[in-house]
Amino acid sequence: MVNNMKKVITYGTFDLIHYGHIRLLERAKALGDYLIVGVTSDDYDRSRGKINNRQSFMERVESVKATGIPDEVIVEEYDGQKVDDIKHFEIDVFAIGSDWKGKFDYLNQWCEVVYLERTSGISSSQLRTDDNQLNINIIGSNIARVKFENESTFVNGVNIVKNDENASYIISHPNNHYIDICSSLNSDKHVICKSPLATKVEDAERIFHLAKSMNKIIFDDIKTAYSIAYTRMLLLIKSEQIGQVISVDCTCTSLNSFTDDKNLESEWCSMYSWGPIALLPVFQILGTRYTKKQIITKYLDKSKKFDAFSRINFVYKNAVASIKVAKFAKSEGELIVTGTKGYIYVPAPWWKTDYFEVRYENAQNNKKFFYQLEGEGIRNEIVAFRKSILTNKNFSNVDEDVSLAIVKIIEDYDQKKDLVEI
Ligand code: C2G
Repeated sequence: MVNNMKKVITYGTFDLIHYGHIRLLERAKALGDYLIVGVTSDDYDRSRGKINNRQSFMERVESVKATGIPDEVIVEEYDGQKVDDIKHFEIDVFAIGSDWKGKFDYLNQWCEVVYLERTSGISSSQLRTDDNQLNINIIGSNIARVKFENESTFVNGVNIVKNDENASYIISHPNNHYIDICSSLNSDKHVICKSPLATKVEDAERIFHLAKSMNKIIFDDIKTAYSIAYTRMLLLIKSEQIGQVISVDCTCTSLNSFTDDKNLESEWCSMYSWGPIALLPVFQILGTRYTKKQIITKYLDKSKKFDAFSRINFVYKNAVASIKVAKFAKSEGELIVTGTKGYIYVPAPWWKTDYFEVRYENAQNNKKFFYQLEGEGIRNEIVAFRKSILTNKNFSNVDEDVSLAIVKIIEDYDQKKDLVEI
């Protein structure tokens, strides 16, 4: 590179690269002698609300390189990076499409800012939505309905409909899940169902079998599994940052206002509401092969169906776990993972957190992690569901064996197996 070269920089996501992008890159290049293109990382895009890029970061980088236009491709990872890059690379011209007009005027103090006319009639969003729309019909009513409806508006190409659906979101009472799921699968619909998928292991197994034979996607809906902080925490544990895991302890509670027995019939008891969420880290961290368990329950009703509070203790070969769930008792909703070298602390409410800490004996080594959480993980889950349907590959973050292990606990709770009443 010659020193008196005029250097130009531009940034973008470049998802499903198209004619508009290429024209932009060509004109940017023509503004100088050397063009640097900053391609946004997936994390950065997520933090600025772009959650459903169709291509991975590497695919986007490769297609920008393949145009042959840029001289150099870099990653754009954080707010404020543009100033850093302009200084570091000694940039003369910052170029960007006219949809950003005015937004980058502040860069004028370091270089020339040029807004290039956006090519009309083409965009990545249009390319993303032109193919298969995902029309979801919601079956059952529950507070989850409103959240799901709101969150789906953040995902391109997903519509909530009353008929002509190609997928069902099932939020009926767990006792109806089996029938509702089977009827959706049998009428050729993909299914996402609020966990637990069923109340009997046999039924859950049949559901997975049916989904496979119908070539349909089935998602066990637990939004926490799609929170970035939670998934990063699992990776940290896998990489043995806290050594061997000895204990997983977590609590999920919410106080409810209903009390009369009539209402209880249609309500989800503490175990149905919170069990799947609280069991998720236990089964994802320690696996599903515990050697012993004990359920300890305090019932609310005389018919002993609705637990006000339950605790489950698990014994594994080399570890233990304990969960507490309640709709009629209140406690600290935290998650603690004890390891031989240190522990992970996720503050309440851990199931919708954006923050956790890795703590050690020597507090100076402690590390704090923060990942912006948009929409409690639901929109990421809808993106994964849509991607699974479009690619016919399962991108669920909840494996089949975890779903089955959750249903097994629900079944044992219902059958009062390994259960002690207090
Ligand atoms: N573009 C264009 N014509 C189109 C579509 C896009 O000229 N029909 C331009 C955009 O204006 C932008 C570039 O192509 O300059 C990349 O567009 P996107 O992939 O949509 O990326 P964007 O979100 O604009 O990223 O912080 C700024 C971002 O990095 C810019």
